[in-house]
Amino acid sequence: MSVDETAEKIKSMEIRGAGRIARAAAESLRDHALATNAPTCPAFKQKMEQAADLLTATRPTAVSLPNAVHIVMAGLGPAKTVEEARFGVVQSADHFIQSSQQAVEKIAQFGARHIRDGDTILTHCNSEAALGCIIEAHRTGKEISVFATEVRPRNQGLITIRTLNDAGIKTSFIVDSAVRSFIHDVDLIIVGADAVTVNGAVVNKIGTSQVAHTAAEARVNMIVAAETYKFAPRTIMGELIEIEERPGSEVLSDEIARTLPNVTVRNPAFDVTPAEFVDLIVTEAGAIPPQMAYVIIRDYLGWGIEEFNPSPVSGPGTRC
Ligand code: RUB
Repeated sequence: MSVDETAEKIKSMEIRGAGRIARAAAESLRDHALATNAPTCPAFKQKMEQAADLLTATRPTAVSLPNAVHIVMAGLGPAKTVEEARFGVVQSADHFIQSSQQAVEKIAQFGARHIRDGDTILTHCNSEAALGCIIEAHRTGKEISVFATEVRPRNQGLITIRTLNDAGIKTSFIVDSAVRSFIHDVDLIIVGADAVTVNGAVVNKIGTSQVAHTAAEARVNMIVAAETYKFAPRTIMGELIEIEERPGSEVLSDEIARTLPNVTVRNPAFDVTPAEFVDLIVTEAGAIPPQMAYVIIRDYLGWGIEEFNPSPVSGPGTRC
């Protein structure tokens, strides 16, 4: 798929979910590297950087996207020829895609161990990492059931209930505002993440923080399933995660909105759950308390820190 097509599909949410977005961007950069010709290595690098910028600008919140782009672009490395640069990008993209899929599988195994036989789990939105844990628990013979929220306004809950249904897992489908009514029937919350900041705050689909507050009040544990590339390196230097605000027409049709000139629709796509509401973040490197987010950033994504003091001759993706 071309970079333009991939960018459009991410923007329109045909491709959605932080992990899938990251892999789609990596695939697109790999295909672009294979299809791009340039007379010199710097010219090739410039074309790759244009593609990388286009993809990164599609959705602002999921940190998996710039992280994936950064990892793939690091494949340019110290290449001296176009062929070397192309090979480097293809190799790093393939490696990222493969390790991302393996990460989701590992998280499923680790996360499933936190689910007990007989548990009822509540999930919000549609996260392949969170669903992986639930499906793995079911696959290993635990008798579980799930509450899945609707997820207004884009109804990602419909994708979730289809997946759970196909896996043969008993599921109750509820509107977002019913979480508090059912919280005492729930043993564990499992959600995914679009970003994890250095202080362990979790950015995920709008409504996640309400679920977390409700869970805390009812003493129900909350687990976040998140690959290490969902952690945000630049938050170490104080950069904030931008919360995407999508068009109001996703919430209220333009036809009705036109009749209400004093009403403005606000449609933030994500919210922030503070670390104290999260019991554990399950990553492919193991489960950590959210307060250990810094360690994941330092050990797995340390390049984010370097970038703020870039050396003129080194650093991933800076040479060609
Ligand atoms: C998706 C969402 C998901 C995370 C994690 O939002 O909030 O919970 O992206 O998903 P949107 P995954 O539908 O707006 O992209 O575990 O699949 O990466």
